[in-house]
Amino acid sequence: MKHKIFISFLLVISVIGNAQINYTPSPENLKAREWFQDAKFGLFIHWGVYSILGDGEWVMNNQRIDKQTYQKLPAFFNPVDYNPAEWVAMAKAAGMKYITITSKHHDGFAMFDSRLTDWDIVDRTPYKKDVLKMLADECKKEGIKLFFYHSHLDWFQENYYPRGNTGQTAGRPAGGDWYKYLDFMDGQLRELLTNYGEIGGIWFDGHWDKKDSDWRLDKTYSLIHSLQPACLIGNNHHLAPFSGEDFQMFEKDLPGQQTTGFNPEQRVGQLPLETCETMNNSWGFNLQDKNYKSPANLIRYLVKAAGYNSNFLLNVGPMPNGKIQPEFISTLKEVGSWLEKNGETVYGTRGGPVAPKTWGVTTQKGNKVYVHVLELEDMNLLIPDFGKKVKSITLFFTGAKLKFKQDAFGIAISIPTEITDKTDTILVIET
Ligand code: FHN
Repeated sequence: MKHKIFISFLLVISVIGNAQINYTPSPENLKAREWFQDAKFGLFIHWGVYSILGDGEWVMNNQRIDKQTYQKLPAFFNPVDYNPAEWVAMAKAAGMKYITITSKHHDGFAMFDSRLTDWDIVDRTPYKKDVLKMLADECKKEGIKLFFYHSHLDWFQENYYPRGNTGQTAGRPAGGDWYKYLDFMDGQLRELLTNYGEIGGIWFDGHWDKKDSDWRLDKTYSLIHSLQPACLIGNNHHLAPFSGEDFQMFEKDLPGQQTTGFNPEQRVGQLPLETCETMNNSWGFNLQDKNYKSPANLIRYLVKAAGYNSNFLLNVGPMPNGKIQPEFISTLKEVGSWLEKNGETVYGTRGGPVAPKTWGVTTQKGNKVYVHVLELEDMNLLIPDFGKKVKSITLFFTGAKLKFKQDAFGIAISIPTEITDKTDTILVIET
């Protein structure tokens, strides 16, 4: 008897852990993963009817707004100043290679024209246009890949039942058919992967609301990979990657770091990595949130992520009129001009042969190792030996040759003070 229970327990674990059983990524998918890792930098966009209240994307739950009342919001959502060409141009000027936008966040509101519900932007707002379609067309025109952030968690659908840790105050009647909810979700994913051209990936979130439930991920992941084999699936479940996933994200943390408390069980897997972060402290538009991160701080974050072999997905929460607030635009412009000059040391690289240190990180590409000195303790830097004979070390900005000594202890480099840069002093080691 004990033996049978143990076997069935193992079976459950294997199903939960192994979402798309025996998943073998297609050649297109592996190629897309390479592209993703070369791209390094993307724009995250949290936009929805919640933007009207200017109190972030969790306002329905945080202000305990019930479903009835929340349904008044779409009538006020009329983003007449929305111009996807501006958003895409802003992303490109910032040096970003892809955009990940909320197709549906936890409030369940579809920012696209869904045939499966009228709880969407075309049926419920005076704007009546499919903002995702407009963005998809612009991205295609400008060579920017488009990803969709699609929430597993849904505070609106009544079949999202049994309820999870959140959405208790939405005023939905008790009862509902969970598998009908999953059918509905898969149906909307089919729409997103059929009507918007090539989609770079799906960014799932909200699994943590009911992490022990049967999310039937095998079916969902198989559906996505059958519709678009190159589509990269990521799931922000804060656990080790499930099979069927193609990249792993870390929220407000570099891979393996645990500063936010989101990720106690998270393990860094073998998949391409991505760290997502806000420009202030909010994902959705927040009127009062002025905790803006400086351009230098964000450049260093992007560089650190690259040193951890990870992408950096930086977020904006557009305003309800469709405009991006000026503080974000000016900061992104500065990040873009830095990348214009120093992009070679980030794009197309992988994490360097020397693990991240307190003084900085390394990235590598071909026979070049880029040493990003972010915190200069003193003018003599000792880099641990990484098994390659160093031919030369130069300053990336000027190409000036630097004196160095290589022995069993490593590579000792003396850095003249006048050449240092407070944002990132980049040295190039050629082997
Ligand atoms: O609840 C969401 C939150 O609204 C936001 O989307 C972030 C983005 O990574 N993820 C969840 C919080 O972990």
